[in-house]
Amino acid sequence: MAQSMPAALPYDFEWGFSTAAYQIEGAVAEDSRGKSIWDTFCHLEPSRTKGANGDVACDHYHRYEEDLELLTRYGAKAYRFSISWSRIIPLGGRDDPVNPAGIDFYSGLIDALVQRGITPWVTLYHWDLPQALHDRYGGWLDVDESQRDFERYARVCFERFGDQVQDWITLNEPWIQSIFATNRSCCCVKGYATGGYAPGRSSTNEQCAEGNSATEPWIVGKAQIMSHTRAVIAYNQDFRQKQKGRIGISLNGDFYEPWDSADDRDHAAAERRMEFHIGWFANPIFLKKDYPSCMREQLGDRLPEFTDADLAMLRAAETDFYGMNYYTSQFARHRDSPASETDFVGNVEELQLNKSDTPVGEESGLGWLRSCPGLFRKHLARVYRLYAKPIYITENGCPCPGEDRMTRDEAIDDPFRIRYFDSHLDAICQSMQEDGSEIKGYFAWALLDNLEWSDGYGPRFGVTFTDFNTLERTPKKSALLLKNMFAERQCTKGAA
Ligand code: PNW
Repeated sequence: MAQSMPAALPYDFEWGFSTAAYQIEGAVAEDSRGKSIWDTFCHLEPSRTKGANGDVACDHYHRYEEDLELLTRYGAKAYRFSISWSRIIPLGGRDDPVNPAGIDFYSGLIDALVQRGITPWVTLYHWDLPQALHDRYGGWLDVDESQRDFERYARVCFERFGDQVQDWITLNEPWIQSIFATNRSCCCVKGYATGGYAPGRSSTNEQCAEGNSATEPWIVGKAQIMSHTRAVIAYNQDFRQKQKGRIGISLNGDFYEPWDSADDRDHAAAERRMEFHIGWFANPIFLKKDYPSCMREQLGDRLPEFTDADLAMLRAAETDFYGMNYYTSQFARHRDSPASETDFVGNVEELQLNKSDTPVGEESGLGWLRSCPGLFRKHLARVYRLYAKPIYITENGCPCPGEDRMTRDEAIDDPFRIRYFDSHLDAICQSMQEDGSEIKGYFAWALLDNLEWSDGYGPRFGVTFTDFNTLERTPKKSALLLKNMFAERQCTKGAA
């Protein structure tokens, strides 16, 4: 707890809760919304999402007033949500029509937030690419087409919502979009490397008929880097002066410690793993230069080049902040054998126990997620040192151990989550006070239990319990406590 320390967070520290369109909205066929790659992916047979889909999800589309009432009750100052591209432009492309009903829905949501005094934080893309763009040219696999279509979509959002929205996030976790869709289970990596996420392309996952995990993640990654870049340039050229907002990107990435702290090769492995996770996007976007050299060395010409024109665009795009999605940390152990063609982690083994069998952190309700607040502090310091931009934590949270099997009354008592938040907020304060990091905001993931992508409706990340039969919402204890956790760490206006 932070009582002994002077208030660490400035009075204008932004905090609130986070969600994403496909995970909560439902109403997938209403008001002329076009399909996204997640609609298609969730309806594949046999199911790749544990039988779950976002057809109804939390029905937020119809119940958003109720959800904003929760935000007010919880004392949130800000709310991060994402816009469904195919509600705004059902076919997605730059020459395709804008859907007035989609504009109306988000205008209504934004107005309602502003009336409540809650600052809207808008993510333009949280993995739900319009299916029509995937069908037309392969979506993110076409670097040139996709960045032009994304720019147009971003411009429509700036134009229509920018009078009330000053905080923009272009893309959520391009790493997951690239890898999980192609390999394991995240977006660059989950969508095109492991095939675990939409569009579900992979050459290493036997459930996938199409894909090339050796090349596609890296192409999709470049398409997203250039899309972000174009949106930032468009904002800076045509909207910033009038709208006076800020624009950033949310990158995920764990912190890695060496598996054997006495082995230099494991130190190098840990650093390399983080370069493959974060540097992949952060080098071009924040340092305006090529991918990390360890990626070039391992991937050779499978990693797309930046042309002179691309580099000029990277240099022209000034991104205001680093959005950090942080959940957990791991140990990295070097491998002696050469990297396989489909490796996307920098040829390291990822482990939750180190050489002396010490766990990296306490187990949560999900296998990949252990609570590691001490390493979160190191992560914040590393990211700030390398990229030197103000950091907003745009996601942080966990399911409690056993929560997926609990009744509502059991689940709303969530001491594990309370400790997780409390210890991670301490890490933020220490990083600011002792390490000099500039951290300006925090969003807990998530406002509601929701569709956890390929894990379906099992893992519950919400601070609000959602009954997926009745859609009734019930606040968990953590939801009501966060306000106090911030109050006790935050200065009052005029104090500092
Ligand atoms: C993030 N992993 O994704 C997303 O931005 C959210 O939409 C999601 O609900 C949340 O984290 C919780 O998972 C991740 O397997 C998904 O390492 C999976 C992983 C990491 C992040």
